[in-house]
Amino acid sequence: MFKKILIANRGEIAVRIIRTCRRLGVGTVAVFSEADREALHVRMADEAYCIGPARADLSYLNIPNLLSLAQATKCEGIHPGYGFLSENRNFAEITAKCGFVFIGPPPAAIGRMGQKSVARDLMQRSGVPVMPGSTGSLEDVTEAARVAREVGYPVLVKASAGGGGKGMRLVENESEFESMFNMARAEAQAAFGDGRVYVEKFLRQPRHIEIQVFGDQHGQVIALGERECSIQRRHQKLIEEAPSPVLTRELRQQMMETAVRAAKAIEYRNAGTIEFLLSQEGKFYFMEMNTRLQVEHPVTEMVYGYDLVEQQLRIAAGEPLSIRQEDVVPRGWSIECRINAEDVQHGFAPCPGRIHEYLPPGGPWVRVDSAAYPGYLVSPNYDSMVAKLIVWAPDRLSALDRMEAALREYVIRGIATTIPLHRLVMKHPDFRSGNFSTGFVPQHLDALLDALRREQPAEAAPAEPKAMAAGA
Ligand code: MV4
Repeated sequence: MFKKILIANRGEIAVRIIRTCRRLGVGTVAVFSEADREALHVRMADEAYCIGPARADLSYLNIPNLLSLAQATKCEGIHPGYGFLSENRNFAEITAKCGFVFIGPPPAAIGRMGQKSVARDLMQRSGVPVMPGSTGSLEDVTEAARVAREVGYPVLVKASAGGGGKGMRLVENESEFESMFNMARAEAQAAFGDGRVYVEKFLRQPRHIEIQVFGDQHGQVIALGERECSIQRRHQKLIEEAPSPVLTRELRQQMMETAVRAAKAIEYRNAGTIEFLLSQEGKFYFMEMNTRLQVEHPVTEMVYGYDLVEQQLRIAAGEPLSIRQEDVVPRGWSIECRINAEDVQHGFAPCPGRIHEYLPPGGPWVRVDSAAYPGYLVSPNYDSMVAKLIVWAPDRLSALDRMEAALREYVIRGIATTIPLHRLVMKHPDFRSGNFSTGFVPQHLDALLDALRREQPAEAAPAEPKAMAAGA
């Protein structure tokens, strides 16, 4: 096992990684920007160093600073967390060239899966079902229109360098194709400096179900079940759960076998997630592969009983996987709510600020992964997620009730959060029934916001603590 690693991240995921390192006796080096001097990961790590100003491109994304620090502090490995440099092929490569272990997949795997059209072709060739569509990326609009007509409208034009919904265009019929194709290309070029796009048949109201995989350095690959991630808004997940309420044991088995086959075909190593679209008819299709530890990994930990960060460290240190596929059995139900510093009534606008009062929930099977504390300042420079609330229960409805109670107990004052919205979703009949799709949030958001307004009339601006009047 590693003696010491550098954690190239901040917030709850840096804290999460430090916790496992501490338990395993792995030393930790935290990095922080000038905006994060007071951050929890800085306090919790064995050592912490400032690597630059608040702007992420000058600090958390500053590769020379990170590598110099890893060297100066004698670290053996670098854990990238999620976001930031976690899916940067160049960073993984240069980390290894400098003599450190990148605690993640091989650079080539990051590169291939980062090109969505390449990933799609590779998966198709490995026998993984993909939505009907193009092979490779498309240059010529006439050729692209031919593919679209062949697979049948509606189609999606997707940016090859994209992912997570960026640079995507829905085309309902042939008359719109040329302009939509050109818009998608221009948007992809502007956003990623890469205008390549591909075409897929559009699947209406799918569910987003992803399979967690791990590959070790000895060629073993296992799957740790699925996560249901259909509750999203504008490609941002709000709620995740494991297992999925719709998967039968047979379908789970099939999706896991498919994911393992896919990961083996690309010689995948370490933690990865294969995202599938599941149709109303129960057919699944490869969508994308995420080559990192994901935000929602705790629901898998709760249901399967493994510490995924520990698995990442052991694999990166060269140990063979100790989990055997036949021992992988889901137990009970887990749900995660992402608590964001956002004003849902104003289009989920980020609302950074100071948390004046902070009382996290507790009790059996309630877990809070967060870097927040009383007096913590949510910075406008980074992601608005302030906490993940995760619960476990023996069955789904008990888990929803436990989550609702924990959300009610959770006090965060000084900033607006998504807690009240999550409480309403936990009580929503369509969510409780388990019969929902990626259309859930778009379909129900207006009604949910109306209900929120009735519940807390114009409590929108949380009061600053008033200075006491002289003599009072
Ligand atoms: C799709 C799709 C329907 N058909 N591809 C959204 C983000 C990116 N990862 C791919 N996405 C989609 N791809 C085909 N062929 C629908 C979506 C999609 C979606 C997927 C998962 C979760 C939420 C979503 C919301 C809108 C669209």
